[in-house]
Amino acid sequence: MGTITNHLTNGRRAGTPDPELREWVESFEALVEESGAERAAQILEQLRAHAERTGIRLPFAASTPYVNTIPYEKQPPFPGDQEIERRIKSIIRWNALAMVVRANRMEHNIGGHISTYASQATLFEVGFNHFFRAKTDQSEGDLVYFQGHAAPGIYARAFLEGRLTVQQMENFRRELHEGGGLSSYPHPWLMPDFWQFPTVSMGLSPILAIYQARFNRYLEDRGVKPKSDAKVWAFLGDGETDEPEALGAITLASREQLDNLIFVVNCNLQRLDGPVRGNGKIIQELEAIFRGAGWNVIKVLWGSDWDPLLEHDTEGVLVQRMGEAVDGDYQKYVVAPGSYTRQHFFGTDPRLLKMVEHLSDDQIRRLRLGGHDPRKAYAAYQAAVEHRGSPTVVLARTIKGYGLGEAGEGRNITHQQKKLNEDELREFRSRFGIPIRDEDVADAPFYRPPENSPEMQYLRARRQELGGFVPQRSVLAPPVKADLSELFREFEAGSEGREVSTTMAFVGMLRKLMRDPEIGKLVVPIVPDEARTFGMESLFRQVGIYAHGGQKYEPVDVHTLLYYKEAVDGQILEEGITEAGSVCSFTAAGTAYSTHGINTIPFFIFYSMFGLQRIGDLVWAAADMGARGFLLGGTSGRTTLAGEGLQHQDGNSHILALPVPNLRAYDPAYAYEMATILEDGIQRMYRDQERIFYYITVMNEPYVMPAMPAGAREGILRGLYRMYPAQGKKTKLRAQLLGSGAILTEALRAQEVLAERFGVSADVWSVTSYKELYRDAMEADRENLLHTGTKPRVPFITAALAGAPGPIIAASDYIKALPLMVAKWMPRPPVCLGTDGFGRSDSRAALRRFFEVDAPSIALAALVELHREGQVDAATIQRAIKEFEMDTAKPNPAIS
Ligand SMILES: Cc1ncc(C[n+]2csc(CCOP(=O)(O)OP(=O)(O)O)c2C)c(N)n1
Ligand SMILES: [Mg+2]
Repeated sequence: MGTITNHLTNGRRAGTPDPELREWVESFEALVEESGAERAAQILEQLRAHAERTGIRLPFAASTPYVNTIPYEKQPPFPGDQEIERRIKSIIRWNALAMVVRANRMEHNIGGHISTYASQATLFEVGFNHFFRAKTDQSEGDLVYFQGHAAPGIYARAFLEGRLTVQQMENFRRELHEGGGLSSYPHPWLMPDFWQFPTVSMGLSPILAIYQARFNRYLEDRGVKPKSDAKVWAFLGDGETDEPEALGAITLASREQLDNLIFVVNCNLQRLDGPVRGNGKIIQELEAIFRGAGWNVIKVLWGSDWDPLLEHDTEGVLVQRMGEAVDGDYQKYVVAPGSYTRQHFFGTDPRLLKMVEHLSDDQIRRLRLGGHDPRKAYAAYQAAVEHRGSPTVVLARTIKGYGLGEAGEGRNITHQQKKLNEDELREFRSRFGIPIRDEDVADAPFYRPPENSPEMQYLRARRQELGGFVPQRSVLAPPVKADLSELFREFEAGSEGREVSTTMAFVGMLRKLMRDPEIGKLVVPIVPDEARTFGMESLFRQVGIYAHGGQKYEPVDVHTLLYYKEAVDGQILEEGITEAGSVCSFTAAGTAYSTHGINTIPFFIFYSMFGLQRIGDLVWAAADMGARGFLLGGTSGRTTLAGEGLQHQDGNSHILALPVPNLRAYDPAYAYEMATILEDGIQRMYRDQERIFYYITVMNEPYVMPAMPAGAREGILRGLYRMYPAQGKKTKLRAQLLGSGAILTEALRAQEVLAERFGVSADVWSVTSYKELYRDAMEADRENLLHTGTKPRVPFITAALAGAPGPIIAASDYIKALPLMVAKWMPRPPVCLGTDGFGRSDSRAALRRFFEVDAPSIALAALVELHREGQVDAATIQRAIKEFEMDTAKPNPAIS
């Protein structure tokens, strides 16, 4: 059976000696000829079903024979000038190599990669010359995720295109050098006119690309952008596919029938340390996975040199041998002389040896692989762009370090190779025919052919034909005009005695925003199967859940008001249980201002513990891309999410938000704080077009929302304001209680206890953002350091707390390091209360007592500080401990 399939896959007549089989094959081929391939496939399928019914079990095969998916007969003619394209590619190869070699001469060990691009060059160049369309006034353009480590090749092409200067090329990986340099890898943050997608943290680019392709569809289905045939291309390494994110979302792509998505996996069979699957076959493994997931799989294994050999493989022995050899063998054949391959690969069968007897050892060694053959790559890409109904993956076999010869081609050390000696450079130059003289070659000079040379003219003409240069990043979205202050006004009034949570308040704001005539349609709510947790189910009915094919069933709850409504133009992205996928949607929506010129505003709401901690690297990538929007950490707080316990309760995320430079992080306690932050955030991101995004924690604890105190706005946004000053006549004993998020209510209770039972007048401050306070203070410190002699800038927190008397107690539902990081700029060292340690399942009250952040713990801390200052006697402390029922012998929650 395998042999038959092999023959058919290769599309040639079988000369099998088995007469019965031969008869079957011949009648099958007659069928193909008379009725066409589709009908023949149908009949085979029915035969298979018939066999199953009669109890004949056919072995399941998810992979096909180890040959090209597109047989020679089906290969379209190559539309380009292959010779000129080869010369252009050779020059780019040289410049890519030169930039790495030179960078490492100028700066020892600055790094860079030669061998990844060396294996990718043909796969990229066929794309550049024939497929990748740039964004123009008329067309949307393709989005290309370039394999990060191949960046030198992309720079080298841009240099030929006249988009990068020699100086920039010389400063590869020396971005801080005079005149600027080129970043090591694709980083939109650092090269905002050039790179669109950061791809270097392996595994992120495939999942980002999938959700990007789906988001493009979403915008079309909702009528936010016109339909287009633009593609999303993602170039990956074969080693990269071991990252769980890389393959984790591939079923989404097929389920959503994303035929606007093309993966190209550069299967050089090697990763950094050695072979990807030395004892197996990565391509077969990937084929099975993608086929199983419903993708269109195109294998590009063998170059044109192999076509005549396969043509003569009438008995299928070559195809069989191709299937037997493991990747470790294939890597060896790259490095070993042709005689070795003759002996070990072809030598297993006299018929194989005969097949190659007309070839010299050198010719055997040079039999080109599919991924290095433009005709094969073109055929695969053409089939991929024409394919309908599912995404396509091209699995292209290449050689890592192609062309490096002794310096690394196919060797295990090749990934790290960045220095070539003079002989190696000369050899590379000669192999690719670069017109650089012998006496110059040691300097590895960049080479650019004259403007009027056929190469340059061809290169320009091709890119012109395809709409311009790729990659290119631009910002086309006009700023939004909306004045949202009226829209949010109602939340400033408070809840008038009603108990609500900040999550409920947020959902109310979101609902209003979605009704706004200008902003409404731009809002993209994203939930990872958590809408009910956050009380957002009312939105299901209001705006619908996005479903490309619409709702094909009657939902069980159709008779209820808030039924589960799916619709083609649904606005909610209900992603299912995938925070990683959801943040990819967030990123696609948050960067649509650049990719599509549309200001979509994503609101991604998730369990805060499963946010930054779990998907931190994707958030980092979103930051690099300048993604805009709101990340909402729901059910946040270590003691506020009662009952859920250790894995769920979040006392960390505000610390994890700290290192992301353009992420603003807020922990609001009240609806008016939330409203102020949202309104300001939308204006800063979408009107002022700042490259920032937001992390806001929301809680599920209901309490009465007070009205916004006058003059609070600035403090809310900058991180702290006096929310509730000490009431009545001030006593001698004073204290300052800083509370944030849900713990603000505990601070307010502590204020009461202190006043009523201990005669202490305490002010309560709401800290909405320790990160903002920290950022501002650090900035002031830096300015003062660099500009001594001028009037020093006073940090906001210092100015705000100046003149606030008494000890400072700072309590939050996060670890103590959060307030501690701004301690230096407070008028006196604070006592920090927080929730270091593993969470527990219990009630809020029990948890707050356990973590020592409840009202009595705050009050006690204030009293102890006053005692230290000699203002309160020891007996009072003893009384407090007794009255508060403090267990002073209880274990430390931080480590228990
Ligand atoms: C998440 C992550 N882990 C590790 C690395 C380091 N790294 C860079 S390239 C590489 C090997 C790449 O192999 P492959 O994906 O096969 O690409 P190739 O260079 O062979 O085309 C590794 C481990 C990284 N960039 N990202
Ligand atoms: Mg690889």
